Amino acid sequence: MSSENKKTIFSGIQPSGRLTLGNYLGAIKNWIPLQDEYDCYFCVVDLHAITVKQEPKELRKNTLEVLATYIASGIDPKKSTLFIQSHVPTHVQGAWLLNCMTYMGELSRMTQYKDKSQKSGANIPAGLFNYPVLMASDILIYDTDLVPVGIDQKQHLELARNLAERFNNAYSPTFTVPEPHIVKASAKIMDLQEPTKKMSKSSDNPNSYILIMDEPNVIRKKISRSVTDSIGTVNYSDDQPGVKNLLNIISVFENKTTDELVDYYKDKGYKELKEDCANAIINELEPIQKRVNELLDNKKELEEIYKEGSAKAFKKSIKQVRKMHKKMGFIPN
Ligand code: ATP
Ligand code: LTN
Repeated sequence: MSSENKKTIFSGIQPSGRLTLGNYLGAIKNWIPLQDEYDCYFCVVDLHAITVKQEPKELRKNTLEVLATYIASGIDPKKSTLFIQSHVPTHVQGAWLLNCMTYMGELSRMTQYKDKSQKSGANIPAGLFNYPVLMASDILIYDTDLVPVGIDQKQHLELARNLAERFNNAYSPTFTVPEPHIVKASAKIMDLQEPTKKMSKSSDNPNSYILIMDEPNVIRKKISRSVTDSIGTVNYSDDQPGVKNLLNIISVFENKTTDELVDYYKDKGYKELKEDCANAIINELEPIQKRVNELLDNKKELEEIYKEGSAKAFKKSIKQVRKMHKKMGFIPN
């Protein structure tokens, strides 16, 4: 099928740190099988990352590492469009137009904003408040059908859907109303130290997350120290969030149901569960790490990929931005 007849997918990850197992399982891994059926746009959303303070040197490094991780994990630049958000100006253009149609009330209800603004002290950047509008622009300017993300992004996606409908009603049908694509088992990988919180790359405690680039011995150590409980038997239950998280991770990597796993671990202890979990993670991540390092050692290949990607992304998204401008009453140039 040519890309014109395929439905469109858009997703992105912020280079606000190094990627975690949560980003891999909740996002990237689910993107791989979608590439044949859909016209996919996978973006490194660097403009979103600066809604919290970034060190320029780290931002540069993380941006390329995120892109390299997409490719090393199996996103094929021949099938999908891979690019860096700041290279494609239509994202910001669309965001301004949508900002003027978004209500303060709906942005102030966003849980991510509430969480992150608490950490900003007295001076909360306006960008943090407007973050979901830029995300809506990312999605709508490609006339996206489907957005594969983890469950934490559902509320932001709801805003994108509302804005699509609001624009369509205010002017005339312009946008497809995008649907979320959330894979249940991996939708929320939990913090290893506080398993009722989501694993996050911006956590202050490195023992709370596994990085995609963590060395095998580090992965073993972090999993073996992960918080469980004093019950002592392996069950898939909200009363045992640490154990439940480990079971979810093994289940996705080994393609087994959590029921099958609970049965298998019935007479076994947490030590074995943790060892198996660490091995499952290492088996999958080791080849990815090797490829990420190769790509980062020779930046030429990455450069070709993101340049070609941003040209394709611009070509597609400018069409939708022009439509928006025209319908809103701007004079074409
Ligand atoms: P930050 O810590 O900087 O807020 P993050 O680690 O939450 O970032 P994002 O860049 O906001 O990561 O998210 C990228 C993608 O990874 C999104 O689709 C998000 O839903 C998914 N994701 C992030 N953390 C997890 C997690 N713990 N479990 C499942 N999916 C996750
Ligand atoms: N807010 C998202 C990252 C993101 C995104 C997007 C995801 C920015 N723009 C568009 C999907 C589609 C997050 O995961 N924190």
